[in-house]
Amino acid sequence: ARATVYGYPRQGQNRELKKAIEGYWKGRVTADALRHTAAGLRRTNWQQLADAGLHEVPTGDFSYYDHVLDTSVMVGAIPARHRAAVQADALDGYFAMARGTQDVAPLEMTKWFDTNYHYLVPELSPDTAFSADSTKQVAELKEALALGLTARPVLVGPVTYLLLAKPAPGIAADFQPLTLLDRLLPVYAEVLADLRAAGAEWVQLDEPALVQDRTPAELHAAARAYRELGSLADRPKLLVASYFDRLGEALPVLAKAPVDGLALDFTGPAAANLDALASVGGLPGKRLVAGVVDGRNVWINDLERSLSTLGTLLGLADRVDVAASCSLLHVPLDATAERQVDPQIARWLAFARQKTAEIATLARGLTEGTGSIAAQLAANRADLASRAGSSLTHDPAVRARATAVTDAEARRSQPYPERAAAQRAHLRLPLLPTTTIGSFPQTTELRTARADLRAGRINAAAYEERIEAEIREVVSFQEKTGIDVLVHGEAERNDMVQYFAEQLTGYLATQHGWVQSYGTRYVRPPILAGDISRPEPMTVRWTTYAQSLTDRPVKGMLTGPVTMLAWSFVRDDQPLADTARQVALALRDEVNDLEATGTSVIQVDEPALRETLPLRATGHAAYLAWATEAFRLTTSGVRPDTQIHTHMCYAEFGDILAAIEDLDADVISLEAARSHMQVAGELATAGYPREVGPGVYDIHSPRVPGADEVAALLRKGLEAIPAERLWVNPDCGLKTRGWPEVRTSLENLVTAAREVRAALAMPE
Ligand code: THG
Ligand code: ZN
Repeated sequence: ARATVYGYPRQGQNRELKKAIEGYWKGRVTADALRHTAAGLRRTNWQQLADAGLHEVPTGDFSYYDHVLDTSVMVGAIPARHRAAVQADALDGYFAMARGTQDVAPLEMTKWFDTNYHYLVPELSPDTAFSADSTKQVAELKEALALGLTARPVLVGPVTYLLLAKPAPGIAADFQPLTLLDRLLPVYAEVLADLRAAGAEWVQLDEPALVQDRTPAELHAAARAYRELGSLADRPKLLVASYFDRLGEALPVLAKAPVDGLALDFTGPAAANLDALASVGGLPGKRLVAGVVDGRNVWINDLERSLSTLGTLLGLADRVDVAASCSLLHVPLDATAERQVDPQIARWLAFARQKTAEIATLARGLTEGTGSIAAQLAANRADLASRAGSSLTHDPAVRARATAVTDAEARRSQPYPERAAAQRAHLRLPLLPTTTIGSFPQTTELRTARADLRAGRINAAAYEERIEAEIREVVSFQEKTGIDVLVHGEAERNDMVQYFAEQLTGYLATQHGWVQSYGTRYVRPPILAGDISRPEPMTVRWTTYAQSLTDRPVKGMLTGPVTMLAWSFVRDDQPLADTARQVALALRDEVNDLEATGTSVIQVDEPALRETLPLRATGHAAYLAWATEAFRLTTSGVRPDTQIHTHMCYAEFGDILAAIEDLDADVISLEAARSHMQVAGELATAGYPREVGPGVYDIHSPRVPGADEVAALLRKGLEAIPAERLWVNPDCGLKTRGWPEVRTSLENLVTAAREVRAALAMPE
C-alpha cells in the first residue's frame, strides 16, 4: 500500500505566503521574490511529506489565492471584464479576478462545500470559449519530479468545476453551466496529455460535488465525462476523488467508468461508502485510495480501527492505498507548534504534519503487517484511552445538566405576542427603533493595547482602562447621535469565537493554528476539546459598565452555539447535538447573568446557522432540530419583558425560513442593503410574525449612504414589514470600518429613521 495526500496547507510555518502576497500587493515585494517564496514553500512541503514517509506527493494544490480560480485560469474561463488585466500581466490579472481593482469587480466568493474555506465562483455563459493553459500544473509537477519524488497532479474535476460555477453577470439565472460539459472536456483532455508528457503517471480529478444530492441528468453528465476522459488514447492514469460525504448514487456511476482508480472518504458519515462499495461489487481491476484519516478535523486517528477498515477494503479493489479523507488544507500545519497546550491534551491532537505520519504508519502496517508498527499502535491506544477517560472530556456535572434538559426548558415562558407587549411596556422604544449590530471600529490603538498586554508591556488593569475609555467614547457617540438601543462596541474582542473559547473550560485556543479562510486571510479556529462549562461571567463586566454610562438600553452581545461550533474544530467522540447543548447551557448562564445585572436587550448572533446545513437534504431536518434547540436553550431562561435579538450575515435564507421562525427570537437583523430589502419581502411572504431589522447600510463598502438613500430603503422595508415590527440598523458589525465613515453613516441612518417616523405620524 502507498501513502499519499490530496493537498497540504499552503501558507508555511509562519504564514510566509500571506506576507509575501500582501507585500506584493503593497509594492514591497517583487513578483520574482513572491515566486521564489512560493517555490520554496512548495519544496518544503513536498520534502516534509516525503520525509514523513509518503510515497506519492500531490502537485498543483498550491495556490496564490484559490485553487478554483486556478482552474478557471487553466480552462481559460476569464470573465470579459478581467481579460485586459490578464493580458497585460498574468499575475496581476489573476489578483484582479480575485480582489477586483478600482474599475472592475472581483469574482464572487462562496464557501467550499461545508468547510470554512471560500473559493472564487467561476462565471460562465453560453458563449464561454474554453482554452487549455496547463502552465501552472506542468511547472509544479516538474518541480516535484526534479526533487526525485513521485508526484500526482491534483485538479478540480470538470463536473465539479461546472457545478460550482454560476451564470456570468447579464446571463439568465436559469442558465446551467453544466450544459458546457462537451466544450470543457477537450480542454481537460489537452491538460491531461500535457501532464502525461511532463511525466505524470497518475492524475487526480476531484469531484466532491458528486457527494451532494444530484439529479439523474447530473449523474448522467458525470458518467459521460468519465467515459470520454477514460477513453482518451493519450492520457495518464486517472484517479477520481470524492470527499466530505458518501458518494451515494454517484458511486455506481464512477465504479463503472473507464478510469483507473477512485479515492473515497471513509470517515464520519462517509463511512457509508464501505457498505456501498461492497454492494456494487467493489472496484475490480482498479486502484482504491482510502481516505481513513479525517482531513478536516484535528484529532488523532484510531489506527486499529482504520487498519480494520483497510483490511475489509483489501478484498474490494485491486490495490488499496492510504490517504486523508480530503486535502489537509482545512487543518493547521503542526500540532507540536502549540507549546502552550496542556501535554495531556496535546497527545490527542493531529494537525497536517501529524496526520501525514499517521497515513504513512497505516500504509506500512497494511504492507508489512501490524507487527511492523507495534510501537505506534501501542502509543496510539494509550493516547486514545487517555482521551476517553479524561476528566476534561467527561465532566459529570456538565453531563448531568445536559441530560436533564427538558423540552420546556428550551422554550420561553410566554408566547411571542405576550412577550412583545411586555417588551414594549418595558423598553418604551419609538417606532422604527435604531440600533447597530454590535461591534464598532477596531482601531489601531485597540490592537496595540492587546499586543501590549500579550507582550507584558502593560498590565491587565491598564488594558482594562483602555477598553473602558473606548466604551465611553462609543456610548457617548451613540447617545449624541440619537441611537435608541446602544451597544458597548466590543472593543475587548478580536475574533469573537476565539474570545469566548478562551473563557470557557473545555475549549482550547491555539497560538499558531492558522487555517486559510480565503485568499491571504486566515482564522485560528479554537478546539472544542472537552465538556464545556463557564467558570465565570464572560461579558457582564463590559456590558454593565456601558449601561452604567447611559439611561438608554445597552444591548448585551453574544455569539450563538451553532456559530461557535461552525467556526471551531468540533469533538468527534460525541454527536454534534451534544456539544451544541453543552455550549448552549454555558451561554444560557451568560444570558441569565446579563439579565440579572440589568440588561433588557440581549443579542445572540448566529451568522453560521445557514452555513452548517448538511450537504445532503436527508440531514437537514435533524440538523435544524438540534441547531434551533441549542439557540432556544441559550435564550429561553429570561423574563418575557427581556428582548432577545439575533443576527445573521449573508443573504441566502430562503431555505431556512422555518428554522429562523423556530429560533423564537423577538427581533432578527439581517443583511439586506445590497439586495434592496429583498429578504424583508421573503420573510413577509413566509408569514414571519416578529420584529425584523433588514440592514439599510452596506458595511462591506467604505461608501457612506446618504440619509435619503437610507430613507428610501426604509420605505421599501415598510412595504413588507409593518412599522410596529421594523427596526433600523446596518447590515452587520462595524469592526472592519473606519470611524469617519461610521460616524456619518450612523448619523444619516438616524436622520432617515426620524424622517420616516415623522411621515408615519402625520395623518394622510
Ligand atoms: N471568525 C471565525 N471564523 C470565521 C469568521 C470569523 N469564519 C467565517 C468568516 N468569519 C470568515 N471571514 C474572515 C474574515 C477576516 C479574516 C478571516 C476570516 C481575517 N483574518 C486575519 C488575517 O488573516 O490577516 C487574522 C485575524 C486574527 O488575527 O485573528 O482578516 O469571524 N473564527
Ligand atoms: Zn453580520
